[in-house]
Amino acid sequence: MYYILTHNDLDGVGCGILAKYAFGEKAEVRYNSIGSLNYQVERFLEEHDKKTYLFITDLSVNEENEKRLNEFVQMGGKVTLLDHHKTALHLNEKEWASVKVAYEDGRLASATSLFYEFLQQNGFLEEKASLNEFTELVRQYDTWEWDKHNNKTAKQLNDLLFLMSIEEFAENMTQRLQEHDRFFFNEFEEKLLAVENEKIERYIRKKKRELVQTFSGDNCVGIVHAESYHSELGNELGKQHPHIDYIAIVNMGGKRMSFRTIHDETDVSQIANQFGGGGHVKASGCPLTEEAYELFVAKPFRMEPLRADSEQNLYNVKGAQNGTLYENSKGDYFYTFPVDEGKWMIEHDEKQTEFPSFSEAERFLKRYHACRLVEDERFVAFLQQYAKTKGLGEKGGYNE
Ligand SMILES: [Mn+2]
Repeated sequence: MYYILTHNDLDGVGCGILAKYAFGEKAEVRYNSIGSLNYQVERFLEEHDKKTYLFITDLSVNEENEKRLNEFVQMGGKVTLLDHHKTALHLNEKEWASVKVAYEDGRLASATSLFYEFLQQNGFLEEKASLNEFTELVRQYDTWEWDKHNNKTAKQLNDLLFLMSIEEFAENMTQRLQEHDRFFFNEFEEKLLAVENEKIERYIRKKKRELVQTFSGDNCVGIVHAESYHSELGNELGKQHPHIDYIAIVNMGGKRMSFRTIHDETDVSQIANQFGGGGHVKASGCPLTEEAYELFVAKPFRMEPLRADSEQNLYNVKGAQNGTLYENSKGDYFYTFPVDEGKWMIEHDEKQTEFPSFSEAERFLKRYHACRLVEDERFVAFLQQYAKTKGLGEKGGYNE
């Protein structure tokens, strides 16, 4: 018998599918949240002996279970733990664990890709085009590489998982991989995915109007409440507001939080760690502790959501030679304009501050004043007023 304890996300489910493909009826697969794994490992050790081979994929065990698994292995039990989370790297000391975050060529690893290689190397299954394609879709989705390569199929595979139960999805996919040489979605799935795609877009449009911005330590954080589509939402909001270091997504009902970042210099696994969670550099999660509640829910409760930049402008555009006009939530203006050598000045309240570039000036305005780009009409009115107060003549140039 083979017993597989794996994560309940696409990467974890991918491992379950490969196990069913390789071992068929001899495999028992359990899908777990991060929180429930350690309990399941304990139960396994109570109920099974060394005749059952235990796989733990896409998840890692706590210290007590580390010890218990050591004993189990010493007594002749078979265990293989495969993971790709940075937070599990210390487990590499164990002969029964292999944790790899990235391949030598720089591609990021996923549990499904590691398990696929393991199963081949140990003669449990043979390479096949459909398996290669499926594994690569899961890997790209889990590592977010799909976004860079614009691989929509990877994203759709994950959408499909959440449109049905894990068991139904796993059964369909295992069968498809067995019966076909290439991987594909059937007609019904294609239709489901098209409807789902529209639904996600509507949801994200709505959530964009609810984003609140604040600081946590030195980090500028965007906070939004959402129960679903955390990855899509984190990515969209991150791209729309590149001045924000990371996006925190609060799920009040589930008492959990997710963190997402699009920036290489921010590590959200560390942020999650502070609140007893973990995960990847660019995507992580934690329980909504009292401390996290204070910081991400109670404190920002009275804040106004960020307003988006005016989009249809012809004159008040970013980095324009006539300057660019921003406002904060109170409607106070911040005017930024080019000065010598590519430098930009911000003028506010008759005070001027110089920045090395337009993007630095904008970043400052957005981070520390939560500014937005104002509409053309008000920009034109502002410039007329500005010209008058600065003594600019009708024909242009200064009146001496
Ligand atoms: Mn994973």
